[in-house]
Amino acid sequence: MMYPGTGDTIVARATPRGASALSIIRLSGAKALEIAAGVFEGHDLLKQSTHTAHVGLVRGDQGAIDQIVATLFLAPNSATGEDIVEFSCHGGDVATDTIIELLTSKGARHAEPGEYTLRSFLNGKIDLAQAEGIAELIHARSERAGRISLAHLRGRYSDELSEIRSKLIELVSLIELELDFSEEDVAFADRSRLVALLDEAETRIQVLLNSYQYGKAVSEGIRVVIVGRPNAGKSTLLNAIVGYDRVIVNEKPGTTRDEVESEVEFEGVRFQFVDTAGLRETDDAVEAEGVRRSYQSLAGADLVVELVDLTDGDGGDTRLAAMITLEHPDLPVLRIGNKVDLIDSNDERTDDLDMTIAAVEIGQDETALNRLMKQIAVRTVGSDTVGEEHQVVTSSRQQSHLRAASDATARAKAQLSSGASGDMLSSDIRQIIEEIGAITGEITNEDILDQIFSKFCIGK
Ligand SMILES: Nc1nc2c(ncn2[C@@H]2O[C@H](COP(=O)(O)OP(=O)(O)OP(=O)(O)O)[C@@H](O)[C@H]2O)c(=O)[nH]1
Ligand SMILES: [Mg+2]
Repeated sequence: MMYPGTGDTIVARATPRGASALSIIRLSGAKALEIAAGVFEGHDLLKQSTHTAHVGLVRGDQGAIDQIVATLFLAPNSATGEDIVEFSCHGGDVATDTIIELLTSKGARHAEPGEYTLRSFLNGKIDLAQAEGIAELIHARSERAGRISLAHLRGRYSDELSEIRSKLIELVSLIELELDFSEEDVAFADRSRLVALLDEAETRIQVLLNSYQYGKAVSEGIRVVIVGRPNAGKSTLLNAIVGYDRVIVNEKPGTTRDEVESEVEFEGVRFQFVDTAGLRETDDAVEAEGVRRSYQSLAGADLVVELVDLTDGDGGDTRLAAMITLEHPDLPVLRIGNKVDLIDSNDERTDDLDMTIAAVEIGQDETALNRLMKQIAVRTVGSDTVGEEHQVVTSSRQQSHLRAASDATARAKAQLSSGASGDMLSSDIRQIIEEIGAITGEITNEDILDQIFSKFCIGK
């Protein structure tokens, strides 16, 4: 285990470094109160009750360091389940660092990343999925990702999974009981109820599995690569989407050579837009390198926007789209005709396109921009009806356990319909139970814990 002594009293700042009005230091462990009381002047912290706050001075060996507020959360009524003392001191790193050093000299140890959360888990304050929720929340960079993590934190889908799991445990014990009475040929476990329960498990597991793609998009952001022939208006479009002149636009074809990335948030989801060099055969070495990178950037894309210049003689040329499909068969492509302002509205070339726009106008036209972003969101995030109230799986660890649970469910159903022996059936059901347990932490091993808690930052 990477965490030294869970019996130690640990200390860390709970707020980020840098300038701020206040900064919070958190001590947790059996000696938290004693260590805090030893440096605190004004009240005897050893005599105060839980959930109380006290103003006083922190005094080091060289004299008073800062006036602070000490807040007590005594075991078991604290976030970690241990005694916690929080010092709210004046912001800035000097006072904070000095106080932390003082506390470590009095017997506390610097906390490892995620160690507070680990203790919460070990003391039964939260389950594993909730712990992962906290890790995600720390890393959540968009508003919606934050809300989904909050849902984890409140244990939404842990509850749902635990419920399935306990019903399965009940049934598997009945089946195993039957095995004990095998000579008598009795059936304690109602087979039709078992079928219904497996169906239910399958449905719920499937819903969670389906949410993974969405959850991943929301937590990691979505990469949209804009490609097209030179002068199609790619850079103009990127500027319009991000709302300022990020990239140089020019009527000369071959303007963009480097890949340019820019981020925007739409309905709580982060999108990274990538502008690329126009795709064409070229003798210019720099431009050729740009073209090579354009092709390369397709590999990491979640969606390709292929921009077609409608004023081009062969604006409807489908060769580029065909090439992308050939190289990246699973990559969704949105074909957008640009410069619609310059062409006749019933122009036939718009037929095989998903939509048409005027990139020059989109920057000023919020409705048009929203219509475009909506299309992009539907093609990547999926239906926009997936709200944060839904259960969303965001960790690949959970996804792999869900997959295994789903496979075991399918096997159990096959066993049931073929009338296979009870012990085969029970071993499949046991596996479902185990996989679900691995998600919520009802069954764990140290590797899982290390993996999860190592994603935290110090102070959590
Ligand atoms: N009328 C009109 N002109 C546009 C529109 N979009 C872009 N343009 C013009 O088309 C020219 C090329 O635009 P860019 O955005 O530089 O095109 P690009 O695809 O980035 O070109 P490269 O970087 O060379 O591959 C510029 O003169 C733009 O002002 C549009 O919707 N309507
Ligand atoms: Mg460009």
